Amino acid sequence: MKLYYAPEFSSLADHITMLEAGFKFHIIRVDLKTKEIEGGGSYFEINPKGYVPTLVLDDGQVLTENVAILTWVADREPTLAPSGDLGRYRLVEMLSFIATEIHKRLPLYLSAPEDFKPHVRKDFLRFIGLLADRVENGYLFGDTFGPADAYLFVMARGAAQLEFALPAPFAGYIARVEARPCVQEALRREREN
Ligand SMILES: N[C@@H](CCC(=O)N[C@@H](CS)C(=O)NCC(=O)O)C(=O)O
Repeated sequence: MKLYYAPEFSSLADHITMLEAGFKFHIIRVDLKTKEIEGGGSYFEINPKGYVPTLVLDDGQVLTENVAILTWVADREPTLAPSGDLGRYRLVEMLSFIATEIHKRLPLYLSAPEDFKPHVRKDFLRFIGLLADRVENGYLFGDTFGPADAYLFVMARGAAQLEFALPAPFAGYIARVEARPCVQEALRREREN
């Protein structure tokens, strides 16, 4: 398997989750500005959308979109999904919320004119704030870390780097997730690759 990534962008969530699942895979760096792949070639030939992540399976099938890749991993490593009858749907519900209401606002914020940035930041903080109670003492679905945590971690960490005033529980949450061995390993691999 090959995961196309850009260092510390949203593909980090997939990288972390695949390590947590114990998968064996290669990571291939994409330059998001030039759309060139490490070692040569146009990334558009792998993923015409031009953004990361992309997962290429061993049989050559191509899977894109964080929600799809993270759900695919959880389906193969059920200990990563929330338990209960609705567990899989709770995961998709959370991943969709993070993708559409939280993640999407970060590139919007970065490209927005100065007078519009406060509006985008306010909406970002409102939506991520809805998850603050859930992450206060553990992870999104209790004591067990999962794909939605990997995704939320990358978004919260990105917002903290932009100096957004995140609700208090997020400082502990970011530190808690970042301390996990697989997260340290993913960060090391992305920095060194
Ligand atoms: N809908 C996609 C969005 C992914 C996305 O926004 N990726 C960003 C990095 S976090 C990217 O590759 N941006 C490069 C670009 O838009 O040119 C998903 O959720 O997987």
